[in-house]
Amino acid sequence: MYLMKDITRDGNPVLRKRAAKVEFPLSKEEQDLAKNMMKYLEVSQDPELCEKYKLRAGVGLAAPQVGVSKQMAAVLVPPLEGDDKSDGKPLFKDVIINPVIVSESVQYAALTEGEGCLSVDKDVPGYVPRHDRITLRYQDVNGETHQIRLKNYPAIVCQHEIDHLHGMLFYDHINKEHPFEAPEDTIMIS
Ligand code: SB9
Ligand code: NI
Repeated sequence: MYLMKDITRDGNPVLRKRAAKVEFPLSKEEQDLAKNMMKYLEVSQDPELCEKYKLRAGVGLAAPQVGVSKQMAAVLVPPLEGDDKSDGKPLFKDVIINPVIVSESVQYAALTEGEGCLSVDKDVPGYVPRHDRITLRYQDVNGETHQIRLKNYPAIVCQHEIDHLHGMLFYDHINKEHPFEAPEDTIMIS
């Protein structure tokens, strides 16, 4: 399983490269990569295990963050706290491979708390404006193609992960002069 020492940090060129497309069937190494990335998210979201292994909790992890420049990312977005109808089912859970955003809303959304990144040790305050709704096409570990619509938090997380596959980091989107200014009628998500 991955630990914090395995996470590449800002300054490592792998985080600024465009990751390579993945071909199917996946190699054994790629299958293990997918499993281990998802495992990190699951363990990191369990408060006891997170503490035990000294992890930082995460809702996504992209392959370049473990030093592999391939278009693959694990996403595990837990249900919103207080959602009784969720039954504990994640809002989104999959390893997304060769993801493409095929369409996006004009409407922007941003998290009130800003974003963080396992590869960025410092806190970079500011709003990260993203598309509120996206249509995402990707392949899963079996090579099956999915085309799904996401909105709000899961859409934000997937855009953060896809950025990693294109060599972008969240703070690239923060307005340098006015970090807490977002485009007009940006939906604020807390
Ligand atoms: C927040 N966290 C993530 C994405 C968007 C918003 C709060 C994922 C953080 C983990 N990470 O660095 C994945 O790339
Ligand atoms: Ni990140």
